[in-house]
Amino acid sequence: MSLGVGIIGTGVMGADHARTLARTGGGAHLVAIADADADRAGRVAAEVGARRTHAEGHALIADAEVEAVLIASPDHTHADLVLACLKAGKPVLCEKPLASTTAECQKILDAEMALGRRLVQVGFMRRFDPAYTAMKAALQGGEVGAPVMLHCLHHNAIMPAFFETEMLITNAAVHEIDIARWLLGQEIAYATAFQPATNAAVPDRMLLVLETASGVLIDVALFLNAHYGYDVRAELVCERASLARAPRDPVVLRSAASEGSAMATDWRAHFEAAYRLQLQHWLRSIKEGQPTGASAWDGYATTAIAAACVAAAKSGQRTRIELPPRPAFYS
Ligand code: ISE
Repeated sequence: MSLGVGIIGTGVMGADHARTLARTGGGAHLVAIADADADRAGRVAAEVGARRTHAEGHALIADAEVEAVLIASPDHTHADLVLACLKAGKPVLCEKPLASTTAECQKILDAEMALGRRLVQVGFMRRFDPAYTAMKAALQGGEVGAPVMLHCLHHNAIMPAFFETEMLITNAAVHEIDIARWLLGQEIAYATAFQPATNAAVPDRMLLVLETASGVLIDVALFLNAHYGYDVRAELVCERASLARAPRDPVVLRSAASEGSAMATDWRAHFEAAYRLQLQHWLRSIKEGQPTGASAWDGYATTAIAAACVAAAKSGQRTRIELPPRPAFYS
């Protein structure tokens, strides 16, 4: 039986998720698209074959034919819409972040635990990226030894126009925060932020140094106006080996006394497999009743750690991160 899906938000990510679902199916079909921009919602719905549109997210969530919801609306709307999905008992894949504050995340945790079943998945899609999953498998295999350091580079070609101060961390670096927690299976205990000089009105560059409770170091070099391309790298240095993500394009072009490989210009192309696999695993998890991907607790932890990174950037101090114990419901 095909699952009826509704998508809230037809910006860059919402429209892309709609196209991916329409292209790959996965035992689901698009029932409705919601956006305040009626013309854009109508165009996306027509393009992907959705049956109807709604002017806002709550109407889509209330739509009887919508059995599962994908939230890709602006960050500040996520918490309210996720809570509405929980109240309606509908599984939800929410683009990161789960919510803008830990207080809002806590309301979602409380609501999901009161419901007694996992319905929330947070859109940290790198957990489905073949390179990161291979790195995690190699680490878990034990041959490479214990992790020592994780080097991360996160460059955007052009910083998204909607970026405001702090979003360098809360919108971009959250991916490294989540993937580090997932890869290492450890919580992050300290954050230090180094802000290179910039004339940009909104900070577009930063070096974060995170430390896990066991002393693994994670450095994250962020630069969102790199211009040359969209470039995300990771190298996990372990006691007996190092594991690094390979260049995205497997072909190295050698010509005119130079060599190189093609790069993506933004995250949708660079992480195409991750977004597609995330969607397919989400749909399968709904059918099988087996949660997958980042939980609401992961969303809470990442929002809390990002807030500590923002505080560290403001203070210039190494900042301790105190997370409450993970609820047993999320173990
Ligand atoms: C965007 O939302 C993403 O998820 C990308 O992975 C990140 O590189 C970009 O900076 C974010 O705005």
